[in-house]
Amino acid sequence: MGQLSLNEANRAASRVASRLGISRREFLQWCAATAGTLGLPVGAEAAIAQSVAAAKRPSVIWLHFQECTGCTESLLRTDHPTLVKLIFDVISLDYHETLMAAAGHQAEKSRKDAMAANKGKYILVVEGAIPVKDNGIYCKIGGHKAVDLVRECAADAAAVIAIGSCASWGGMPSTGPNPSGASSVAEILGKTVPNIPGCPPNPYNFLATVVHFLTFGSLPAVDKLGRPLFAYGRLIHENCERRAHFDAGRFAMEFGDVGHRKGYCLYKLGCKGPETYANCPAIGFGDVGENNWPVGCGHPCIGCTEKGVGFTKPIHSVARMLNVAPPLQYPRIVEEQGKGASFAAAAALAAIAGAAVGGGAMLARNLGLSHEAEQLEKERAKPKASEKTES
Ligand code: FSX
Ligand code: SF4
Ligand code: F3S
Repeated sequence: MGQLSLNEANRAASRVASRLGISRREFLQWCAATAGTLGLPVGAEAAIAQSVAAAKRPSVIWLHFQECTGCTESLLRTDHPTLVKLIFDVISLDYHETLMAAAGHQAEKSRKDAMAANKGKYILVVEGAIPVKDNGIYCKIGGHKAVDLVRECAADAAAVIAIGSCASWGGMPSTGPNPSGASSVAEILGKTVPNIPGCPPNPYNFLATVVHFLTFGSLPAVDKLGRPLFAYGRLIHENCERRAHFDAGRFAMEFGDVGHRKGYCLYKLGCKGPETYANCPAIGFGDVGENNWPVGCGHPCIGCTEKGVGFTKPIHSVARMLNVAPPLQYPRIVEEQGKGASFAAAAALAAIAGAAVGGGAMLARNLGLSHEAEQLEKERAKPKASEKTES
């Protein structure tokens, strides 16, 4: 899309704002936020305003399969009414089993009608995994197997988007032993589709993907797992507000302990932020302000956007460090919070490690914490007298 003049952008913004019953400022703020989420340069908000103002909204056909409907709920349950209004202004949701009034044959007809009226132009959104075991009989809608519905609806779609972890790689329904053969949209179609994983995913990531398609006529760049890079390009651990505590060796060791109450790092409680790619810390959930994301609320990230982590690894097992490791001068991570070490120990260790004085002091402090924590863990691991049994 070419460069728009300020006047054109302003006129487009005024048109949408009056349509939605919000102020022009609110609308422009949303355009700027979406441009920011997409990592677009300054000025792109004008192009976004223009595309959203365009009269014809793309028809969206939204299918539900093996899932909990959390993706849809997260899209609708924002506290900020503007987002919901915008969703329905940006897209024309022509078929959605949870939201449509029609039922039975009427519902089936509305899907067929929407597909015929928008052949080659509609966006197909798939929520939920698709079972393939026993010829796909474990999920049927209107008498059709999920696997057939995906193929039928994808055939004439301009774009297919898999929303949620279930549609992206199988998610929760595919957890071992995966009794129904729950599979992803990409596996069924045999081609890469943009995946917006998360259980549930962040609605902004979905909306920004659609807006990118409307504004530039193409879907955003994706990583090797099909996830848009603007949203899944960085590890959670790289953006986490508790990262300073991780680096300083301050960890919550148990839910409700002093470290937990002080907002220390949740690594020891199983936080998978170090091996999970997503923008949760940057954009939060539910439009209710800062820190509204799992770690912000005091629970370790379970890696819900990451195949092989979420719904696969035990929630409280310690994460694998990917490309972000504790700096070399720090000890391994078994620290107990709230303990200190002597300056003499710091100096000695700094000399041995050949580290800078600051790093050495930190190393020593953390080592002190580390040794005490190890001792505590050993004590905890010993069976209590009352638990010992006669062999
Ligand atoms: Fe639920 Fe969606 Fe999880 Fe799956 O989100 S929130 S089980 S990703 O498909 O409804
Ligand atoms: Fe944040 Fe988790 Fe990393 Fe700790 S381990 S800094 S809580 S992402
Ligand atoms: Fe999921 Fe972790 Fe974000 S659990 S919502 S990827 S913080």
